[in-house]
Amino acid sequence: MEQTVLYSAEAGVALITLNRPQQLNSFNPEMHQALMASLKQAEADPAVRAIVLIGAGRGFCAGQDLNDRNISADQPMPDLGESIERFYNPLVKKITQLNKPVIAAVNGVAAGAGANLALACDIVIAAQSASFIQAFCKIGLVPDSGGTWILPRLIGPARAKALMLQGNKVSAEQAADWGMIWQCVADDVLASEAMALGQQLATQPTTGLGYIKQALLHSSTNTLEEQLDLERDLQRLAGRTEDYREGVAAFFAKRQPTFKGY
Ligand code: T3D
Repeated sequence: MEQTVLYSAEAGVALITLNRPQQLNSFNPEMHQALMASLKQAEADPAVRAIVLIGAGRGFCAGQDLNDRNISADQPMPDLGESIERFYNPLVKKITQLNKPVIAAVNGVAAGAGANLALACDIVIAAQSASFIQAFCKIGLVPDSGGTWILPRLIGPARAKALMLQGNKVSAEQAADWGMIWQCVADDVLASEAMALGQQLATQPTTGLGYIKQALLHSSTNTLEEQLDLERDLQRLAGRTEDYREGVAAFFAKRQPTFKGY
């Protein structure tokens, strides 16, 4: 059977590779299930403290596999809402709520849900030859996987709306210039840079990083008052971690801290 997602873990980093290169790693149900299982595996493993998501071959992910949607006129139309509910929404929720940093290493084209999957990750690094396409409008669909929420918050409503109404291709360099992604790097160093970043993050106070993710996730919708309360609650929890104790001790000892992740 086709192994649609590859998983390995080393030096605190889980590497998750979307592995349907002939279809530019577009999603079929098997890949959805395998990706979710890999994310859950990384989440549950205390030795894993950062996750890198990359695509095999020349693409990152081309969104939904349209072979599964090539329906003849005499057949009933599929319920895409069900597909979103069952697969895409849980995926975006899992990545954004996961209490470990998730890095997208965008090695090639990221289109449709593939683009928004990348943008849902915490830090996005893209190869110079990569691109991002809100391809949905080209086939009569609506941007999903959180794109209509995330993209305007990253690049502003004017750019997000124009991209979503036209389906333009955005180069990795342009994406970095606009603040849509963290960094654009040379193609041949993408994987090593992403892994190095993952390894660096894996030495950090993981529980605290999870709280930072939580705070930022809620900041766009909370009122200032709600956000202040949330910061208070999360700071209370962070202040009870071993890593906080170690961070302060290391500061006064003028040495590098050794964080355990809890
Ligand atoms: O359905 C639901 O559950 C609702 C949820 C929807 C979420 C979505 O993601 S909807 C959007 C779906 N995605 C797209 O519309 C993107 C379609 N693909 C493209 O526009 C282009 O392929 C790309 C811009 C991504 C890349 O273009 P290019 O020129 O670099 O490559 P290509 O030649 O078009 O594609 C290479 C091969 O991959 C090709 O197969 P072939 O001819 O070599 O046998 C192409 O058919 C295949 N491929 C690319 N994208 C998909 C795909 N096959 C199936 N599904 C795809 N999405």
